[in-house]
Order: sequence, then C-alpha cells, then structure tokens
Amino acid sequence: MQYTPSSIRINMTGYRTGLPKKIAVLSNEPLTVKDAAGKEIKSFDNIELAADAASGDNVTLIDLGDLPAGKYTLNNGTDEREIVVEEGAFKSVTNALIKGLYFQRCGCALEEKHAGIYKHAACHTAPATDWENRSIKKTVLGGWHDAGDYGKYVGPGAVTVAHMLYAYLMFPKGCSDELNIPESGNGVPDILNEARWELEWILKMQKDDGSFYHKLTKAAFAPFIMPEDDKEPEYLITVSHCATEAAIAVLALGARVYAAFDKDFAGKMLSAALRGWGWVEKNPEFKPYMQPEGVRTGYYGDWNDKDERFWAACELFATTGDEKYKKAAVQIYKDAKDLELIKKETEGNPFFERMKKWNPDFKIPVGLNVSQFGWSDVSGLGALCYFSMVNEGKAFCVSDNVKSTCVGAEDAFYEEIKKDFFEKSKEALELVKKSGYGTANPANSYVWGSILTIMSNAMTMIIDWKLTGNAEMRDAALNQLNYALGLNALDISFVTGFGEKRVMNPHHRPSGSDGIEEPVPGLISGGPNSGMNYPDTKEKLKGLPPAKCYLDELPSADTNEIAIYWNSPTIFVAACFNSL
Ligand code: 9MR
Ligand code: ZN
Repeated sequence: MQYTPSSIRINMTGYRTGLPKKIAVLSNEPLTVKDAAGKEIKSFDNIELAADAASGDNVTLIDLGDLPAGKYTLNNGTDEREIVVEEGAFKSVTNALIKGLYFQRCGCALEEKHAGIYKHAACHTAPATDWENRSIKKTVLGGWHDAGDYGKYVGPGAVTVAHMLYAYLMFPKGCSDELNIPESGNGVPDILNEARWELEWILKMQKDDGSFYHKLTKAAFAPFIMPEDDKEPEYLITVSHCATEAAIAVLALGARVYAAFDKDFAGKMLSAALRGWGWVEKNPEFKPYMQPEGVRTGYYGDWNDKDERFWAACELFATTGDEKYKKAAVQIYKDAKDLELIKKETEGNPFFERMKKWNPDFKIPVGLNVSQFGWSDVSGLGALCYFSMVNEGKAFCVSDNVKSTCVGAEDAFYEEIKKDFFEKSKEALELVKKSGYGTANPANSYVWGSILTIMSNAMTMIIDWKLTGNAEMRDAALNQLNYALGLNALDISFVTGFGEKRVMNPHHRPSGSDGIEEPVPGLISGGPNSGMNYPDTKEKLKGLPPAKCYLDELPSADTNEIAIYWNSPTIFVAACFNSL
C-alpha cells in the first residue's frame, strides 16, 4: 500500500442521515466529533479495543449516533478524518455501480457522450465459432465483458441480471435514476435498460434444442489490450446444465419485469425459458461443465445443478403460475436434503472428483443453502423468488406493473424455506457481531472475490429485515456497504472512483491499457483473498492476516479483479440503502 492506514476507518463516500453511522477505531485515545464550525459536539471516551481474528487488528466499532446532514471532523489524538453525512449519501455510488456495467458492454462502441474519456471503438464483432462443431458460425453480439477479461459467461451473467432486477423490484426508488447510457430517456428505468443489454445476449446464447452455451470466449485470455484490439477468434463453448438453468431462471424473471414496458420482449424471454425447461426435461441427468482441452478462459464449473434447477423452477412458477414448476421446485429442494441420493448422483461425476482433489475436506452439504447469491450457488435467488410470491409480495415487489403468481403466507413450502433461511441469516448476523470491523465474513473465508461472500450475506440480512422488520439485520447489512467503501482492515474503498483512498490498479484490461490514470469508474474489486493465490501474490503477502491479503496491483487477479457479479450484489445493497 502506498499510504499509511489511519487509525480511524470510515465509509469514505458518506453516511446517510437517519441510519447508523459506524466507524472503526484502532486506538483507545478518546475520539471527538467536531461540526463544520469546529465546535465539538460529541466525544467518546473509555474506548476498548478487541482482537479481530480476520485482520489481526485491535479494533472496535463506534456508532456516532444521530448527526444531522453536514461535514464532521473526527479526531483521536493520533489521526484526524473527515466524514460527510447527507440524505443522498448512497446516490452517486449506486448509480456508478450500475453504470459500471455499461462500461463492460461488448459488441458496440462506447461513445464519448456516454463514456467520456473511457470511450472506445466497437469490440468483438466478428462471428463466433462453435467449439465442438467448427462448421457452425454465428454472430452473437452484445453482453457484458465478465470481469477484467473479455469473456462472456451465461451463468454469471444471469446472476448479475437477477441481482439488478430484484434490486429494481424491491428498491425502485433507490436505483431508477437516469445514467446517461444510450437508452436513457426511453421511458424505461436505466437499471432495466442496462440489464436488457445482457438479457438480449443471453437469448442469443440459446441453441435450437433449447439448451444454452456455457460461454462465449476465446481459447485463452487476451493480454492487457483494449477490447477493440482483441481480435483472436471467439468460440461458443459447450452447452451446460448450469448455464441453461440459470438462463431459464433469469429469462422467466425478466418476462415478469419487462412485461409492462415491452410485451414482445417479455414474451420472447418467456418462450425461450420454456424451451430451455423443455430441454432440461429431456435431459434430466446433470452433466457438469468440463473445460474442453485447449480452452483456458474462466471455468465456472459446478459439481451439482440442484440450486440452478431450483431457481429456474421457482421463477417459472412465479411467471406462469403452472403448478408443475412448484412441484419441481419442492422436489428438488427435498432431494437436495437427501444425502444418500446426492452421493449416488455424484458418483463418477468428473468435476466432483476434480474438486475433491483440490479440497479433500469437501463435504456434501445437506440441503440447498438459501443464503447464497453468487454464481456457484444460486439457491438464495430461488428463495428470494419464492418469498416474492407470498402475500402478493408485499415487501419484495413494490411495482404494480409486475404480475406474479401469488402464494398465501400459510404455504407449507414457504414456511420450510423461510425456516432454513432464518438459520442462515442468523449466522450472517453472528459473523457481523463477531467481527471487529462488523464484516460478514469469518477469517477462514477470505476467498477469491471475498466481496461476493460479504455482499451475499448483506443481501441475506436485507431479505431477513424485509421479512421480519428486524432493524438489527438492516444495520448489519449496511455495515457491508460501509466495508466496501472504506470501513475495513485495509483503509481502502474497493469501488473505483470513490473515496479518498481507493483502488487504483484493478485487474481490468480496459483500465490497464487505456493510458488513463483513474480506472474505469464504478467497478468493485474482489478484495482480500488468502486462499488460492498466485505465487507472486503469496510471496508479497506472506504472513499477513486474511483480511489484509490484498494487493492494489494490476496483475493480481486473485485479489484485485473486478467482476460484473460482484458489482451486482453491491447494487442490490446500495439500492436498498439509497431507497430508504
Ligand atoms: O469468481 C471466480 C472465483 O470464484 C474463482 O475462485 C476464480 C478462479 O477460478 O475465478 C473467478 O472468476 C473469474 C473467471 O474465471 C474469469 N473471469 C474473471 C473472473 C473473476 O476473477
Ligand atoms: Zn467486447
């Protein structure tokens, strides 16, 4: 790091009036709060620090309590720091995180009037070739570059869109600003305009038999060049169950959300989803995606597709009301709790074998983990979908425009999912309480893209709060947004363009090759990773505690890449707090 971390850690972009204002201190000197006129208005004495396992720091959280809008100076004798309190504290960061996806658009030019200095010419416009059958060529334009690389992957893309659509359904006031993207002003909220860019691409990734390709990438990652200079051939790579089911789910969800804006588009998505489900019915036996020989782009492999299939069934039920999908969801949910069955199904599964070699301690989990919202486990999205159908979705869908199947609050399956969910949300809250920085991540879980674990837990706690009204959950979720914006062991804001000490060298090809000092704004870094690291990273971070295993260095994809599905759960969380 190029700077000395302060002994006062804050959300660098600002705190919202009416919500808790937590900071962390690493010194037990008394802390004073002065207003803009220099008048001391609060002081905190008798500060007791405690050891935090994840960071190795002695630290404590302080809630500054009620503060009207304004600028304040915090001082603890050792350090001084300014914070801002304002009504619109989360507005610009929410908007930037959504616009961050616009900057990932593929197959088109980014025009100066929308992209400013980050403009670039159209990229990846040549027809792609089917990896397995080289005689099949297809022009598949659109979609978002997945991350720091230029690959496009169906499963991760579907999850990203789902986070955005649920953010819009649940917190429309928090994410409906105009963002100066090409579609702005067309009468559709820009978060939906942006999500449609990916949905249109997902539709093109469907084969005639209803299945979906796993990904559209080159054989290997490009060097650090601008996307328009990346001319290596692209391939449509192998159909997979997980990609197909994630696509079905998000298209069924999209069909509900876009019906009020564009009936044709909604209809197209629903029929694609139904054709996809038809393929699954004809090919019920799960086959894991195995990276073909010669392909070295993102794997996104999974040993099991129960979660994707569950999510797809829930969304199809919500959209069509056809009981057959509810039956399927209930059955999958039940099967996932049947350990013997899963063991049998998993026998000889090559991805599972590969995984066990990496992690011999891996134990097959009992049941779907409904607090998971990431690409590898989408169970939480299925649960969220189911919750959104209960009692006309009160807390989950504020738009009268969106018609969905309604389920009564006495529905037994709802009760079952909810019970499982509350176990997980309690665990998430416990993590926050145990962490010195209030971070929903234990010391042993700083994995590649730890921001996803943290934001996934924040989503879980927000959903709990929506179900129960328990403000403790809401406030614990808020702390995860604070984490992203600087309240952390590194004293860094992980969102490009935000905060006085912010990530500057993300592993992101355009940011690393456009000759502009500031990286493309509104992208969130994956953050500390103490697990599967590159040798270089390991060497540089030797001996550091997990929450500090981070390098703001371009080559460190393992700690400092950006990814669309890390932006999107953060959009959900930020939109929530921006909407209150
Ligand atoms: O997000 C993925 C993370 O969970 C994995 O541990 C990691 C290593 O396999 O890959 C991450 O995904 C990357 C993908 O494979 C290719 N595009 C960039 C993604 C973010 O690093
Ligand atoms: Zn591109």
